Amino acid sequence: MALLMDHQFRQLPADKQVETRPFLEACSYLPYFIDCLGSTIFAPIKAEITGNLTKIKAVYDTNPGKYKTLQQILEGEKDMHGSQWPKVGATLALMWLKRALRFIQVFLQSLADGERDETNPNLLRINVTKAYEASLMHYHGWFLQKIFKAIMYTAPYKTEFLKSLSKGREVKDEECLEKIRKFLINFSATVDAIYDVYSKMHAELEYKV
Ligand code: 0SG
Repeated sequence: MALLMDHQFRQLPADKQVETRPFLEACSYLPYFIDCLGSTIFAPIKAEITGNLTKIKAVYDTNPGKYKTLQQILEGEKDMHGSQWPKVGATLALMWLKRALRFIQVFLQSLADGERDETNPNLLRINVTKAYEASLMHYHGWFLQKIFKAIMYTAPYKTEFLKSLSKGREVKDEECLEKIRKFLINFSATVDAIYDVYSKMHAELEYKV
């Protein structure tokens, strides 16, 4: 868990605005987190997240003053793209990225809460399935849902995953889970705030891929 704790998300201010630059900086470590799953089969997921981040950063870099917060990016693009919006630019990239972040949030929360399959306590399937149902399943057609099921069976054992999060150090599972709980405080608040912006601005799209 050293991996995520070294790159914590920022505490949100009272107005719950998410500042773009520190958000992108914290997210840039998420692809390394996916490496902790241990198999190259997860490479497309890593590429997907990296692609979303690159797109958001490209828009931010055009005018960092104007796009100081994620909400300002949505507002700016809404003005700029008219009827094409929200299926465009950084608004679209962040719409998908936030679903990946929600997946990670629910997955880690489920681990931290000790949810497990009592007959196979070292498997992550129950946690991964819960995360998928809460974040992405609704937006995936039957093909991607089948891919998800196949990928789920390649997930590492829980002990291996926790060790990998601790950069290979031998730490007790409970010690690692306590760090996950700490990481989740700012991370969950950030993900929830992004969902609120999409809801408030009617920027969420329901189509399936
Ligand atoms: C431990 C096991 C973990 C299993 C996790 C399984 C997750 C499901 C597996 C599915 C594999 C995902 C493959 C990619 C699917 C993509 O088609 C979709 C839609 O992608 C968007 O499509 C792009 O993200 C957009 O990119 S943009 O930056 O340019 O805007 C855009 O291209 C859009 C097309 O839009 S359209 O033109 O149609 O309007 N992506 C996803 O479903 C996101 C998958 C993220 C998975 C995150 C899992 C995190 C795992 C962490 C585990 C610790």
